[in-house]
This record gives sequence, structure tokens and C-alpha cells, in this order.
Amino acid sequence: MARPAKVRIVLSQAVNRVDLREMGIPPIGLAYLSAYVKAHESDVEFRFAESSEEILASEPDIVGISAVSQNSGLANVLARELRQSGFEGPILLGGYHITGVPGSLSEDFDLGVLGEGEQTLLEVVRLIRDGGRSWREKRDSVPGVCFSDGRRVVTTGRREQIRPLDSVPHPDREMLAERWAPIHGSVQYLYSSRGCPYACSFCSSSQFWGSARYFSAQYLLDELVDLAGRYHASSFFFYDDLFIADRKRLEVLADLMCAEGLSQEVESLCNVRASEIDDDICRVLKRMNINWVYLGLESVSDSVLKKVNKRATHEENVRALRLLKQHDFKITASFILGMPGETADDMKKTAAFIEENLGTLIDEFMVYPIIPFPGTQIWRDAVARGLIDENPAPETMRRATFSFHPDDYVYLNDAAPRDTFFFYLYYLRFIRLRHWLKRLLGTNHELGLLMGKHVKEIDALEHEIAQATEYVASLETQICKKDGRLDMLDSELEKSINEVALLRSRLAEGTENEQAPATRRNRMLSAVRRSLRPPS
Ligand code: B12
Ligand code: SF4
Repeated sequence: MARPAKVRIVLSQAVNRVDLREMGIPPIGLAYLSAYVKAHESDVEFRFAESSEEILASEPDIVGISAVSQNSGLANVLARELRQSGFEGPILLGGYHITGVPGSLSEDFDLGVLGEGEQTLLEVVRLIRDGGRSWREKRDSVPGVCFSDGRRVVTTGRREQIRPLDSVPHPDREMLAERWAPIHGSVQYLYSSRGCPYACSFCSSSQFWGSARYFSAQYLLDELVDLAGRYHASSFFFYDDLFIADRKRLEVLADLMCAEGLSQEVESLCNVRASEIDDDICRVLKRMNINWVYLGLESVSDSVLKKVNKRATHEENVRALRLLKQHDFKITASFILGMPGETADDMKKTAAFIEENLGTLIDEFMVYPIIPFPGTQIWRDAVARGLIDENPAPETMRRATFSFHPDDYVYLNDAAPRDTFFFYLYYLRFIRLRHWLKRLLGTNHELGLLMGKHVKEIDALEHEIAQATEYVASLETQICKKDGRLDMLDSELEKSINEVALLRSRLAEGTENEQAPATRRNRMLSAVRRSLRPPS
């Protein structure tokens, strides 16, 4: 059958496929690219593919790959595989890493797209379609790109932001549907803005997007109605860097959602910021049926918060937690360890704060090591201090992000020893693991386990345990001798392994029972239900 006379663009994302978290959220950025270019050109079609084999099987005219820093090496490998398989067409690279380090563009790519990609991709597609073989000679006519001129990588300057943001159509989620089969009743991720009005020194958002821009309330309502209707969304996750920055717009959106009946049907989640929390915003969020919020607290030390330009104090953070709880929100708080100037005492206090408030002010928490990502102030400082190369090898970024070996991690902090930092990082990750296990081992989940639920959660827990085993082993080499701290981690690890094994066996029991005669299964389920009933 003859191929339709359309330019076929195949988009891909360089991800670590064994990482369950990375695989969990669809790459909506690629879906915006497809929607935007298709809205301006009728003779293009978009597909999403993962491996080089899949990409080639889609017979692309143009390939576009997206990568964040820790996966930039995977993007290079993908491009190399395409070239080695004989693909001679244009290969483009976009996303955070190439934007932060244009000089890292590998020779297999024809072009790097810097920052916001829609308009640039449209121009590049037109150039390729209309320019024939000589398109490469005109690359310098497109703002917001980088490419090699044979000697070095050159950039063409920053492109103007797209304004108004509503001129970007809703993402083409159908392009992703095959891989991320929209499960009926699932969480649907969406973005209501680009950029953030703050400039924390560890975050690249404001640098990447420029000044913050917002989709209008009506644009968002239309997207929500589509997601609710088409995919029967069980919840909306507003995945913006800072969802609540423009509150007037949210008030209108809340009105529209209530009028549409959406806020009764679907529960939502979003990212907030302590300094923006007051009674009014809590009420607006509740009207939208947002019941779970994510909040970056980072540290309990005011001097650390100041140093990373957080523009929030510990007191403000606690006040926000209390207010959110008064309004009955569930809260996931995130913390960062190893920030410049953080003392051992600061780390100890942050750990104590988490333990004291877990289950009361904080429902869930996450803890990250600080990483100097390109485009951030701490990156620039680390480069200036000679701690990281201006154009780091992809493997360096990957190891700095994911390796649990202390030697791979770029430690930025002179104020506390490395082993203290690693101890608190791993200790807190264990506290998180134990908290997670406690929740799953609670009687309320007995029934769920017997019915074969929580499979994904248990997979994720096993993944965490495998990582935890690695970091205890690596900490042993760091601390060099067995001391009380290691013993504590060892025993936490052992408990966790036993408990996950218990969960796994309960799950297996449930699966076996599924095949057992209905009467036996029903007897078991009613026994569990009876045990869940409060005593009369
Ligand atoms: C969703 C998300 C995730 C998801 C990943 C989902 C996935 N499928 O990969 C999850 C939750 C797993 C995640 C995790 C992490 N993330 Co994250 N994440 C995001 C977030 C919030 C949104 C991404 C997004 O969709 N943006 C919206 C779309 C519109 O933007 P976009 O994807 O960048 O695409 C646009 C352009 O970049 C460009 N473009 C992109 N690709 C391409 C390709 C081509 C060909 C072209 C032409 C253009 C183009 O055009 C698009 C449209 O304008 C961003 C912050 C942000 N606001 O972007 C952080 C962000 C990407 N994450 C970041 C980080 C650091 C992490 C973690 C490493 C955190 C940590 N310290 O542990 C972890 C690592 C993963 C892990 N294993 O734990 C950093 C990356 C910094 C960097 N330089 O790489 C960001 C930027 C946060 C920040 N502000 O610092 N993350
Ligand atoms: S960390 Fe959050 S508040 Fe700070 S600049 Fe990034 S997105 Fe904005």
C-alpha cells in the first residue's frame, strides 16, 4: 500500500525503562508538540515510539527525542542506534538537558531544540519539508535551536515565548494512547501553566520557561471535560510546578467546574507552595474537589531555606501545614538533603521534624538528595567551584542522579560530612518505606490484598527494597566500619524485607483464591469483612 503524502514525525522519550516512576507519567510535552504542529499544518502526522526498532518500524521522515539530564545518555544511544541502522533522516533532540547544556549535542543529532518546543518544531518541520536536502544549511534561520557547524555547537539565541498560552491546543493524548492506554477511571495528568514566579536555586523551571504563563480557566475546563468524558478520569493531577500562583484564574475555574458538576465527580491533586497558602486559596481548592496537595518544604533550617532562595521560612511552612490540615487536605511534603550550608544538626532536625509529624501534619513524604541540574543556580555555582564539568559526560549526570554509590554523587555541601548526609538520606528513605509498609499492612488493606489489589504498589515496594539494599551496602563502604547507625539501617532493612514478603504472600493467597471455588473465596472475604467491622 502506498504511503500517504504526509510528513511522518515519530517522537520518542529517553527514559529509564526499569524505573517504575519514570514510566508512570505520560510525556505530555510530546503530545503538545503534536497538537500544535498539526493545528498549523495538515500534511503532517505524528506517532509515538520507544525503542529504535519501534521508531524505524514507524517509517519516520523525522525523529524527535526528548530527554531530561539523567537520561541524556540514553537519548544519545537511541540516536546512535538509528544511525547505525541506516536512518539518514533528521533527528532532533529537545527537553531540559539540551536546553541547559547545548554544547552536549551529540554528532548523531541534526538539531537541538532549546526551551519551549512547539513553535520551533513547527518551523523546523517546515524547513525540512520545503528545504529538501539543503535544509541543514538554513538551520541558523530558526531561533531557539543549536546544531554543530562542523567545528563546534552553535546556538541561535532564545525564542520568544508563545503568547497567549491558549494558542497551544490541548495535548494530543491519542498519540500516546497505545503506550499509555488510558485506563478508564485512571489519574489524568495535566498542566495549567508554564514556569514559576519563584526562582529556587535548585530548580530550573523559571530559567527554562521564562516568566510564568497560564492557560485560561475556560481552556482548562474544556480539557477537564474532555478528560472526564473520554477517559472517565477518576482524578485530575494538576502537575504544574506551582498550580496556585494565579488565584483569580483558579476562582473562575472553580466556578466553572462546579457549574459543570465536575468537582462533584472527580477528585484532584496539585502542587502548592507554603508561602501561597491561606484560607481563601484552601477554600478555592476544596471547591475544585482538590483533596491532596504536594508541598516542597525542603528543610527546617531557615538559613538553608534562605541560601537556596526558597522565599519561605520554617515557621511559614508549619503554618501552611496546619492551615491545610484545618481544611482537611492530605499532604505529601518533599524535602531536599545536602543543600549548601546544611549542617549535621540541620539534617538531624529535619529528620526529627518528619518523624514527629508523619501521620499528623504530613501524610506522605519524599526526600531527595540535592543535584546540580543544568540551568539552575546551584549548577552554576558547582561549575564555578570546579565540582562538575560545564559539559558533563552523560554518564556523570546519570550517576549523580541515580547511583547509590556515594562516590558517584556530587556533594555540594561543605558544612557537614558526606557520611552524615548519606546516613540521613537513607535513614529517611527507610522511614518512608516503613510508613508505606505500615499503611499496606493495616487491616483495611487485607481485603484489597485478597482481592488481588495493590500489585503495582508491592512491585514498587520491592523496587525500593532493592535500592535500599544497594545503599546500605554502599554506605558500609562510606562509613568504613560497622557502627550503630549501620546496625539501625540493617535492622530496618530486614524488617522491610520480611514485611514485603508477607504482603506478597497475602497477594498470592488472594490470587489462588480467585481460582478456588466461589464459595470458599466468599467465605474468606466475609471473614475479612467481619474483622474489619468495628466492635459492637
Ligand atoms: C512529569 C515530571 C516528572 C515525572 C517523569 C515523567 C516522565 N514520563 O518522564 C516524574 C514524576 C517521574 C519525575 C521524576 C523526576 N524528575 Co521530573 N519533572 C516532571 C515535570 C514536573 C513535568 C514535565 C512536563 O511534562 N512538563 C510539561 C511539558 C510541556 O514540558 P516538556 O516535557 O519539557 O516539553 C516541552 C519542551 O521541553 C520541549 N521538548 C521536550 N522534548 C522535546 C523533544 C523535541 C524533539 C522537541 C522539538 C521539543 C521538546 O517542547 C515541549 C513543549 O514545549 C518537570 C517540570 C516541568 N515543569 O517541566 C520535572 C523535571 C523534568 N524533573 C526533574 C527532575 C530533576 C526529576 C527527578 C530527577 C527528581 C529527583 N531529584 O529525583 C526525578 C527523576 C525520576 C526518577 N526516576 O525518580 C527536573 C529536570 C531537570 C533536568 N535538567 O533534567 C525538572 C525540570 C524539574 C525542575 N524544575 O527542576 N519528573
Ligand atoms: S522549586 Fe517550586 S517554587 Fe521553587 S522555583 Fe521551582 S517550581 Fe518554583
